[in-house]
Amino acid sequence: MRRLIRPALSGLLAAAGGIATAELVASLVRPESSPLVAIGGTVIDATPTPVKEYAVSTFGTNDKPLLIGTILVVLAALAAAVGVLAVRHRTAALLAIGALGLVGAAAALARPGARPLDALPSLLAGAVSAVLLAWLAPKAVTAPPPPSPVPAPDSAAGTAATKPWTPSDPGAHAGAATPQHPEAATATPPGPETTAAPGRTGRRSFLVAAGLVALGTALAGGLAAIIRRSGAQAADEARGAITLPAPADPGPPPEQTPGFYTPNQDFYRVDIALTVPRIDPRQWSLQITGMVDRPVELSFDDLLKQPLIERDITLNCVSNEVGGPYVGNARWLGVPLAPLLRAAGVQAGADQIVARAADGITIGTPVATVLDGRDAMLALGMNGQALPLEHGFPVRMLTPGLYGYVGAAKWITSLELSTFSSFDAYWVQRGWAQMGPVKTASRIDRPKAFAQLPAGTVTVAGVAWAQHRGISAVEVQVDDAPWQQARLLPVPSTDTWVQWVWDWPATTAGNHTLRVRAVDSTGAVQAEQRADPFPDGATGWQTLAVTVT
Ligand SMILES: Nc1nc2c(c(=O)[nH]1)N[C@H]1C(S)=C(S)[C@@H](COP(=O)(O)O)O[C@H]1N2
Ligand SMILES: [Mo]
Repeated sequence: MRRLIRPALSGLLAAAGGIATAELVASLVRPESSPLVAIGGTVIDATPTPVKEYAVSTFGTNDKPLLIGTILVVLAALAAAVGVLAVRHRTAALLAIGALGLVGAAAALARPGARPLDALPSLLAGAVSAVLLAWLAPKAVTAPPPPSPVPAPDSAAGTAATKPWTPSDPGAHAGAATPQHPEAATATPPGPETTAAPGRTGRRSFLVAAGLVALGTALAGGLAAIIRRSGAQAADEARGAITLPAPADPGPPPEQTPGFYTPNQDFYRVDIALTVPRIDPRQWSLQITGMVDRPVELSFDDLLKQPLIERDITLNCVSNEVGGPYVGNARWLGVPLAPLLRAAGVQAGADQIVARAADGITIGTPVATVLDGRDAMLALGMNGQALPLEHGFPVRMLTPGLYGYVGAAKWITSLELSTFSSFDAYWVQRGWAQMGPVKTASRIDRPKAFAQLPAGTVTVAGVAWAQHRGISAVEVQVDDAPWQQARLLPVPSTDTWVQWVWDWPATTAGNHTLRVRAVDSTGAVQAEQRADPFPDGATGWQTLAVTVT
């Protein structure tokens, strides 16, 4: 077993050196061309929906670092195995590494929007790893067993293992030669001191080589990180340089209640992008194509010149569990989408807008919904700033009343007028519903589950949403007592969540259950039946346990 440590280590180091090189080159080409990102993206796209659901619900926003970490662990295991393989089967090991490089290159080329150059980092990773392994592996071969006065029959087996390397490597050769040297073998008594000499030389040359590779890896990796950060900074600067025009149609005076707006840095983030797309707004344009009479192409400046609207809109994710965090409310600034579509001339029969985005996703939004008078927009601003990079800079779609996966494409590059019968968007291909109107939902934000509450008046509060229908009532139930009406705070429109408050006279000590449900403006009570988010959104009344002391 111990004899395998250095070969395994040489495999690991060779792979690390190759990957660091790839990251460095990818940071110069474009971040999406990194083999880790390309393979990660391929894994995300190929992961069956239930597994993805499980990952998102269990690991939340950590799912992406976790995915990259898992890929690294798998690669490390493969690399160690290849290092061990190299001891006896040098060619096979080098071919295996080359094959891994090709897998990365294929993944990078198969990503949506890939360019030929995207294969380069993976190919280099394979080539550099192979060269490093060819250099390290001979040095990694363990020194032969202690010389014995009588040549042991298994010493032949011991040298056999080193054989493929002896011609090319002096260190391994010296080690292999020693026991065959009759004088050395007979003149020196066997013991740790004497056997250490050749082993130590071999070990030293391995350690030096390993150290060099580790150092090079760290340098390349560090440099890649620095370049990447400066690239992100450049995108941030381009974003910072933008002055958003004042809205032609301003929103109502902002609501004053704390918590009504979700600050940008707290706004949930859900997307398939392993690296946040960095788009230079000056290079960006939006195509409106497909089933339209007059296809158009709009630059970022073209959009800034349009009359802008400012609206408070709540956005939520279809993957949100009952009581979950994937919902936020912001003040958005954007170009109304309906007039742009009318100007392009939507043809009869076109019922789906297929948005394409820089991360390769497609999002299908019903034409009828966008044209029915609601404030569907191409958003450029969020809470008084240009869109944050994570939330779709420079331009995203927003459709009040629809879950994000069918109405809120980030980093958009084109809108193609199409039909639902001819094209399934990304999540629909994975089994999610074609139509995603938001379901009425309510959430208790305080007290927290399992809170210990001193007896007296307890403020129970939270949010409820049914975007574009609006919330007409929120009710709270303690244990099996009758439902109580919560007080609703004012809202600017039906497109936002509603904050609600109810003062609970919590006089009876002991364990209690709190339950909430909302009623939308059509009079429909939020569905009680528990349902998972897949395929069209969770239902059920949130329930939590607290203790009055
Ligand atoms: N380009 C792109 N847009 C996207 C997604 C994505 O993966 N890629 N995810 C969608 C989903 S599922 C949701 S819920 C919202 C989330 O938007 P946010 O991250 O700004 O909160 O973006 C939508 N738009
Ligand atoms: Mo979502």
